[in-house]
Amino acid sequence: MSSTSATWTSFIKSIASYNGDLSSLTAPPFILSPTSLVEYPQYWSEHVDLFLAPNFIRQEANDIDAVELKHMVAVLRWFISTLKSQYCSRAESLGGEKKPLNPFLGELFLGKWTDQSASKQHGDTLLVSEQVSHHPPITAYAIENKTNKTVLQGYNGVRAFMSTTALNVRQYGHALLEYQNLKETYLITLPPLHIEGILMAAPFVELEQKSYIQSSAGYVAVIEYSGKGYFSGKSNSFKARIFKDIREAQDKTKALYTISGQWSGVSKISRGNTLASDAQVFYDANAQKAQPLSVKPIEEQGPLESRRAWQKVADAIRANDYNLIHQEKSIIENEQRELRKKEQADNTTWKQKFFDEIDYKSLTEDTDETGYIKLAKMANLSHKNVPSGTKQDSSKEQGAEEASHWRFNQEKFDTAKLAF
Ligand code: HCR
Repeated sequence: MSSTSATWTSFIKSIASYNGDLSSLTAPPFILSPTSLVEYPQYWSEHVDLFLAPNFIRQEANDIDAVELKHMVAVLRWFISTLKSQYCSRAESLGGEKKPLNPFLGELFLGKWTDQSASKQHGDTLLVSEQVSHHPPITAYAIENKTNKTVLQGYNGVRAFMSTTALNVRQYGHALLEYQNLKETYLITLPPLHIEGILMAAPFVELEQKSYIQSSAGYVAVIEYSGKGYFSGKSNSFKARIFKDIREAQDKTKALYTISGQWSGVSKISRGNTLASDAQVFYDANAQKAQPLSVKPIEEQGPLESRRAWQKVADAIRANDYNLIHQEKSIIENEQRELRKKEQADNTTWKQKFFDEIDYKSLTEDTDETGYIKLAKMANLSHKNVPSGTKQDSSKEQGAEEASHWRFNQEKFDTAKLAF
């Protein structure tokens, strides 16, 4: 047995009974990614044109559909376009899923997508991502396009448990997408997933079960995921249905649209509950090039900015230098320990820069400015501390504790006048 496969075998043994927040999972160096998890929110907007598309949809005289339904179809297309970057990009670029760097409290990732539209109607789109909690690890983010008054904000954390062959991951959190000019907001839940191929040392992500997109106009999209074999015999398959509202969603035959295919490949759309033989292409993930965001050169970044803070660790990972990885990681971890000790001694706590933790116990539908409570109710989704997408009537939500949620503080962000 080579030393690599011996290390992998002992890693598998160590995660066999794993059940936790993943930050404590010690993976062998060759499975480490040089990228911090705080960078992942960039995957939400690598197709900026689709992100902004609803702003440019108009009601036409001969339209069968209400404009809000056309918006929902466009939001769903954008959402499907994010999945390849979110869940396949490491497997594609690094030859397999990797364990991202575990962000430290206060770590920041900033970047922007410059307007590349022919019409120049897009304007720039900014990303701010911040590690708002270390235990449990939570990343909050906002993606803002001021020209089109479009903001996506959200946060996520993960918990994982090992089954016989796969690492099962449950996401906590959600995203809220607001088109201020259209006066529409969308609540987006995050799908459960599992990591397959661990036993073969070739990990890859499969999405499973369902996620939801609830529009403030009532329309709801229910997206079901499956791996090889279930819907189409292909990996990364999904079937999404759009309904007039959550009540209609109880009956699949009431679907206004059905979209089916691979989120990492081609999907098609038809009206109604089944995909017609002449269904139109909905999205082709391989035909649409992702637009990477631009990030300031490392020398110009601040000390809390991810690529600058992790630079030496990332270089050591790229160089496969196991001792150096350990050495450089320990420097960051010790600094963090010292900071926490000092805060304790001074009786202070870390102040997040751009996000606030909001206690939802004290909010009602009327006082919640984001519209989250209303949207969760419309979709019959729990707003407690349960995996994203948990239904209100599910057994998991009974007895679950109330959750606080992380929200973007626009004022703090504007006042900071960051240079991107
Ligand atoms: C589970 C995961 C860390 C979390 C990553 C999340 C859920 C983070 C939020 C993004 O919006 C979407 C996303 C995509 C990733 O697929 C998911 C990661 C996949 C693997 C990684 C584990 C911590 C790695 C475990 C180590 C493996 C390779 C054995």
